[in-house]
Amino acid sequence: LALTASASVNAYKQAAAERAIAALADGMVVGLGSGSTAEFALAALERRIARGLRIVGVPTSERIADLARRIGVPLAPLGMRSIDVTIDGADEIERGTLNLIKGGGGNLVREKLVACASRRLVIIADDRKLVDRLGTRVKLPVALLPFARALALRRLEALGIIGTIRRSNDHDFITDDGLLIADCACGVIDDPLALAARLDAVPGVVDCGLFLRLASEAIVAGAAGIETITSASA
Ligand code: A5P
Repeated sequence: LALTASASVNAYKQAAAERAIAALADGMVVGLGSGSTAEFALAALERRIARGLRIVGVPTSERIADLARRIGVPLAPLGMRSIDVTIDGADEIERGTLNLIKGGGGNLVREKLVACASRRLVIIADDRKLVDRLGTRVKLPVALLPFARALALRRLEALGIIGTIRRSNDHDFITDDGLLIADCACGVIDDPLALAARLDAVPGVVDCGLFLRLASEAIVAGAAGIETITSASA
């Protein structure tokens, strides 16, 4: 049963990814998100490139940059070209606002920078990611400078937020930018703007996984088909 469930989740991720890639046009500059759904998008992009599509990519992680190079996508560093659209996954998508939690894969800092520099941010996901309020499914990832680890965790605790440093293979997980990730138990997030401001003010916090008013559109696939949800505000 578990296998069947994950096979269908992968099929939904792939369907959403293909829908987003189908909308790309020749000559676009495209932000390339990170994570398993974004990797389905890269596979769909490879098929379109084989049929002649030409785009320039702006990667959000070293891993996605490597994969993109392997399929022949020319890459531009952030800031050199204006980005038409970024296609990326998310860990939670709030219905109505399209506010997001990201960073499950640890790439939230680069993902937010690329998203902020893009005219449009299109989120691709399976429908387990849709929530009525942020904080329902996952903890909130917060990127920390390693030097400030103990201080930042104490200051977070003083705000009532318990952060756990993410581990990977018996080591602290380290991001492409040399940062730690604290997965923070915030509970259901009533006021994400206020929380983001509080987190930004914590010494040693580089960024958090709240992506607010950034997504223009979410393409969400599930048993009922593919739904495109647009945001009025982005
Ligand atoms: C990467 O750091 C994340 O922000 C991903 O976008 C997010 O975790 C979604 O990943 P999946 O597509 O693998 O679920």
